[in-house]
Amino acid sequence: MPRLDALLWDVDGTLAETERDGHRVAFNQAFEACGLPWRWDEARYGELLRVTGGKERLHHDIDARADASRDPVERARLVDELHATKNVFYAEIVGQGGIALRKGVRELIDECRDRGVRAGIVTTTSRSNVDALLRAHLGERWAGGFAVVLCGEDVAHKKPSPEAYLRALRELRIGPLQAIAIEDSPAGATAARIAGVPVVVARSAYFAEAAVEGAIAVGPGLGTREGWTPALRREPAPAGRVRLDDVLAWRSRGQ
Ligand code: XBP
Ligand code: MG
Repeated sequence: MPRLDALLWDVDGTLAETERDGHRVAFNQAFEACGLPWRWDEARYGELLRVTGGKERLHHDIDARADASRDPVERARLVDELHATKNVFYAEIVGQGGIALRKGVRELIDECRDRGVRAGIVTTTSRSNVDALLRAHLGERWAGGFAVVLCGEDVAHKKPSPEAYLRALRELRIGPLQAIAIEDSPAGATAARIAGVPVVVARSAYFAEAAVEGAIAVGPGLGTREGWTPALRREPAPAGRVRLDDVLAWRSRGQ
């Protein structure tokens, strides 16, 4: 088993529960700001999350609306306007510290840094959204702590395509087994798996029940060592957070 070189972090749902109270709220604010009566409630947004990428999600929803323009050029213009407006509102929400990092995330990032394991971001969200979230929690120089930051704009195909993971491996100059991905969703897990990167799934609110295949571990979040499959040893502290050694143990068992 090669030495672990990098932990590759997904953003939405994994670093923070950004979807229900962040992106969804901001999409609704954008609809309102653009004079549209459309709103996405929590349940509808959960369905729409099957479509990765905010613009792609808008297109998917608008395609099914009878009250939307039939003209593809006009639709694309509207999607661009709504998405840009949504991202401004999203930056306001997270910039005010409105969405916390998930439990155990900051600690695992710090532990990796202290033990010489690099950190990377591999996400389908826009770069401005990653910047807004991490600036609020890690400070304006947050990017210095990450060896690679790959966002939605950097790829032609978003997750579940493996493109972002393959590119991260290339930029880090490592093989897939020198990395571990942390994801929250089936699409994210699939992207990592197709790239050959072992993946730990820390389920988020919207994917609490979703079927996930091929992960080296699946559990309720990095803040607890309880409730994971495979189960973690009951020491050092059963109630404590997931540690790098736990992730390494899953990796040894999973290969
Ligand atoms: C989640 C996504 C994103 C966000 C919205 O990305 O699919 O589209 O929902 O962000 P990940 P944008 O879990 O890979 O971080 O509007 O910027 O796309
Ligand atoms: Mg995610």
